[in-house]
Amino acid sequence: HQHHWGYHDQELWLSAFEHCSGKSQSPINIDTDKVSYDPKLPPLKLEGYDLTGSTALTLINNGHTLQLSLPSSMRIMRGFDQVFVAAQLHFHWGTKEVPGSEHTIDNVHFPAEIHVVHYNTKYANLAEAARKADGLAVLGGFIGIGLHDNDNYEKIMSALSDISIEESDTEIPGFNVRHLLPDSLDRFYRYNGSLTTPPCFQTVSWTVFNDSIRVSRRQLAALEDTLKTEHNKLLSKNFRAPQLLHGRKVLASFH
Ligand code: 3J4
Ligand code: ZN
Repeated sequence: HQHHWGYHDQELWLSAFEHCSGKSQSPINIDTDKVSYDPKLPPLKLEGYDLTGSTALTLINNGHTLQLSLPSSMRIMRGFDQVFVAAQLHFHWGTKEVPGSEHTIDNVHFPAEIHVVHYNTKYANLAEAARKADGLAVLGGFIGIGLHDNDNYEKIMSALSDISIEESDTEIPGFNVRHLLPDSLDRFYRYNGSLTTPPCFQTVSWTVFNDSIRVSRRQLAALEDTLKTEHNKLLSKNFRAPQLLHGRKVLASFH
């Protein structure tokens, strides 16, 4: 039973999807005064992220987000007890007036957020792993506004006009996906949470980078203004409100 859901009526998620009212939901506000520095958090090691010259990647407007399919050659080799392979990355954003990151830092939203979704290689695929307690590892990066175009993001942003209609897709050449993430991956927050969309399974080990990514105002505007969802409405403000911690700890890899 595939239920329709949207961002305008997030309280309806609670009645339609049982996991969405759980006590380990995402996103969260990261209160920097309350995080615990953990010197034992291992640094991340990403492998196979450079897809330059390899096969084309499919970029899709699925009506909820802008999503890029990723090959399982992309892996998180360190940072967790098990190996996680990439499945897809996608974005959350707002409007010119409303910043649309999902996580917040000290109750402040960034303009947008990137999520790189990985699943545990002990499971057969993303759909199976998404239901398992140790199934998913998502890397989250805040996207802010800088003075210059970000050439790495331009590979995605310049293709948006080809997929403005819901459920349309296009192919883009392989590129170095590492360059969509912050320069430094050393400073991050880690906590246990959920998918931020229905069915809200509480199966995600979240890594949210402290350092933000910069794109130009023009590039952010392309993300905010180009894609359409059902009834030809603008696809924007596709972020879930921060959820209660219910006693969860947020670890930090840095002081
Ligand atoms: C699964 C479900 C469909 O959420 S986020 O927390 O990174 N914002 O696992 C798959 C499907 O099999 O039924 O939405 O979630 C996806 S998902 O893991 O790729 N997913 C998590 C889509 C939104 C993303
Ligand atoms: Zn997401």
